[in-house]
Amino acid sequence: MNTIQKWHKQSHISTVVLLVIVGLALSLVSLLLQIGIKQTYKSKAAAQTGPSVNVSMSVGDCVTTSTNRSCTITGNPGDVITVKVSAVATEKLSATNFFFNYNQVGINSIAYEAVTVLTKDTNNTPMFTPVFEKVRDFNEGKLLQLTLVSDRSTNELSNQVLFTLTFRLLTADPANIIFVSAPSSAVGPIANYKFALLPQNELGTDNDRLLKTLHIAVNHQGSGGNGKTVELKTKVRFNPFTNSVPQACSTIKGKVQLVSQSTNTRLSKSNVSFTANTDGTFSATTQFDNVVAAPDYQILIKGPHHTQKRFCVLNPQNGTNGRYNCSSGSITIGTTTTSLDANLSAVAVPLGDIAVQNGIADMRDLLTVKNLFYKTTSADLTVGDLNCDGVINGADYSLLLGELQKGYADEN
Ligand SMILES: [Ca+2]
Ligand SMILES: [Ca+2]
Repeated sequence: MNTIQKWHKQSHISTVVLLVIVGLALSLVSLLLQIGIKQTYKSKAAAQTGPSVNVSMSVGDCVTTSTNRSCTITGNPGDVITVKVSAVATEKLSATNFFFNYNQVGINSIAYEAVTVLTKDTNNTPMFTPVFEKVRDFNEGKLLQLTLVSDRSTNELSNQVLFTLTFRLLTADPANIIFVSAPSSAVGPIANYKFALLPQNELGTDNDRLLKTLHIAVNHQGSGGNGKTVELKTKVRFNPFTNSVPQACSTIKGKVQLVSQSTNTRLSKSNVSFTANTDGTFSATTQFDNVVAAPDYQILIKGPHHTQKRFCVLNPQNGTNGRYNCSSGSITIGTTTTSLDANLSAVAVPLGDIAVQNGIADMRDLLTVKNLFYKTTSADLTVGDLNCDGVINGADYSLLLGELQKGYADEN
């Protein structure tokens, strides 16, 4: 064996040894990785069985449950309602970041006012402080984000926080308040501790995006009060009717509101019957209870396919630009007023908001009409036949498109 052959042989042996070492190393790495992955799985599984928070909501003595989803309370516009929220954890809590959705049912029916922490120490000092409180528009309603933090040392922390949320009733419409568990969170003093949020009175299957929610329905009913009864007669023009209204639409359903900003009054009547007159206008008589005297009332009218229109006087006229818009009411209801006669028909209530109405006139309304083309059930015609000629087609679509281009939205 010459030097070169020897070298080749040694080199071959070295290669084999090297491969064995590399192979062993790879197996070791793979084993370590597997152990690592197993450990990851283990820690994930541990997190799933970790600490949890039971969250429940109530109004007065009423706590919603999976079968009792509604708390009926009595109140009038201007009244304050108090919703109690209880979060009880299996471990100590340092902070909670909770989300509440409200006004999904009645747009602008209630307004958030304040949070009050009820969990206190022996010195009667609240254990948690609100550090972030924000209301934003969400999902055609409002979203309240509320962050409560406890600055106590670990052994002084509490494993529960009770607090109240106060809301002011703005209208006589029903309202709902929902605890939105999905984005809500809670933390404790131990790092990486993830609390599972468990609503205690959650609804059953819900096909909207707000799974695991709590509902409190506030059905406020007139309960006497200081006000009196006022009969409001209105004559209204609903687009597109200009001179005569087909028989099928001789009665349509709309909404009438009486609003006074100075007295924080908002009286609302839905499902009001408007009856067609021979000149293409509609008339309705609406009775409002608990009306307080004020000099700044305004009337809001919304039709079945229409955006809401505000009227600040009893006999409004279009301006030279062909439009009528106003911001502050000047209709007086005095202490002796028992009826008002409003001829609003010089100004048309524009088309725009198709059922299910959400206060906004946009592409979704246009799509609703388009998707109903040539459908013939009376339910479909009620939604999509805007000119009431018995067919849903391009004529209805064009009418709506023409009004949408003017950029109307509900005037509130
Ligand atoms: Ca709409
Ligand atoms: Ca039609």
